[in-house]
Amino acid sequence: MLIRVINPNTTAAMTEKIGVAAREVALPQTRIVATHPRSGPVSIESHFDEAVAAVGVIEEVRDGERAGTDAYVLACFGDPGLLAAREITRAPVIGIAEAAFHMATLVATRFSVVTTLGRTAIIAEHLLQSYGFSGHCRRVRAAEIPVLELESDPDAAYHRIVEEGRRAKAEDGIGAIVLGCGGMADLRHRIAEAVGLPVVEGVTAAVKLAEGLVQLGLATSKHGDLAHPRPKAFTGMFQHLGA
Ligand code: 2AL
Repeated sequence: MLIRVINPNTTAAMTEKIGVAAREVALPQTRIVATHPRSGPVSIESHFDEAVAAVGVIEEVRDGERAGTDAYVLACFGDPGLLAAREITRAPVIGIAEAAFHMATLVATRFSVVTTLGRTAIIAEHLLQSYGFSGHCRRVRAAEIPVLELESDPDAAYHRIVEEGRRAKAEDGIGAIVLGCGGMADLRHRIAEAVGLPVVEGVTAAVKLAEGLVQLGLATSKHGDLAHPRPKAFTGMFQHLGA
């Protein structure tokens, strides 16, 4: 089984880390290819970053189709380009936010999210609403760490996430924590131990859900809105995306 784990930002060190976490939980017969777009933002922490990154995600899925990919994981917590990606492939496409929300509801009735910056909490909140998980999530908390600080100063980031996780445990009436950034994938065990709650991390959750869907023979539906987009020309710098 070939799973393409797409880091939607272009920071190679983060892609590497995401690939390691994915391989740690994958089945022996699963091959994980961890990639990132050729162009785009080095981190995704605004609506603007997401809009630009989504085009890179689409290009990565198009490359994946040529490589015979069985499933895709979108490893940014805003799930940028998720539905568009599903339109252009039959393979399952799993976003790490949706994967983590689904799995968290299986181990706890209520959870809180600990994400990077307060300004991006709204992105997770919008996803909770659109996916139907708002009733399960008590609070989206921010550790106030810029995404790339997870690379440059992982120990400081770890301590701030644990601090916020402990606050969530004490104040939110929750049973589990969801980690709100792909760049936190390597910290999942340490955070779970320090906070003393189940910690659901999206990259690892998404890999297991993707493997499960492939093993069950469940593909992305091509009946209705996720059918291939109507063929048409694209102009200018997006000409290559057209029919
Ligand atoms: C993310 C993420 O997962 N990767 C990235 O660049 N930005 N999301 C976030 N909430 O910080």
